[in-house]
Amino acid sequence: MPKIVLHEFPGGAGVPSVSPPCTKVELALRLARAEFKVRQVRSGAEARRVSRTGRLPVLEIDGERIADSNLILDRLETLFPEAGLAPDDPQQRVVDRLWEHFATDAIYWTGFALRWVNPPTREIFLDALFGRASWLTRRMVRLFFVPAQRRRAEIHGAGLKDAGTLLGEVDRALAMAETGLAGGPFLQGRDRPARGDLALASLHVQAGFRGRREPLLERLERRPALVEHLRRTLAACGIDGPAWLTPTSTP
Ligand SMILES: N[C@@H](CCC(=O)N[C@@H](CS)C(=O)NCC(=O)O)C(=O)O
Repeated sequence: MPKIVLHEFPGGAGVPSVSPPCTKVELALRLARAEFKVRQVRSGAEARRVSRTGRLPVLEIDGERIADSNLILDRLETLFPEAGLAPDDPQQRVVDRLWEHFATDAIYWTGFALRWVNPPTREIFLDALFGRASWLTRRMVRLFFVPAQRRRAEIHGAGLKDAGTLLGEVDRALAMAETGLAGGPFLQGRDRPARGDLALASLHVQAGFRGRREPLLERLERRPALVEHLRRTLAACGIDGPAWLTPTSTP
């Protein structure tokens, strides 16, 4: 077996990583029952040391480092063909990949802008992520990191949208996912998760990050099919998930 190390940002309280792409890769590794080690990366500077792109996740396979969650999953598909990361049917494979890109490369930015740019939702997130950090760290985050993240969000367009537009995008994405799940427990009526399911779950699991109530959590709770999809996807990966997902805490 190859020696596999996942370099990712930490998560907490049942969420593998605060980063959806890192979470997606961890879910894929777990779904594939791969043996791997996690190396938690705690700063942007550290991420730049480990990643050619400066971004995480990075998956190290026998010393070779691959950045970008989509490319990593391509490799995992080859390494673990029996894991079913991609559907066998070619038509389903295409649709599955579109779901993955929709979650990882499009709606990701809506969530990013809600976390880093839109003031009310940004404050909830910053409190969850840095609430317990030192005064100096929190100051540095606000002075340097938040503006840098805002610039990134603006380059991608999401940072220029107002709260109503962003939340409207979230609502439409959730409605699409609900429609996509109408035929069965996983996307396209499948009975096991594939890459698209992992990508959606890696976003939805971020709701209520570290026990905070935020708009995504309220919206998911109104859509039991999506909560059930998240629960089943995480269960297939051997993860219980955050407390709000446990049957007793779900209305
Ligand atoms: N498209 C990339 C996105 C990777 C990405 O943007 N990662 C963020 C975390 S979610 C990152 O590493 N940010 C580093 C930083 O902000 O310093 C993927 O799917 O892997």
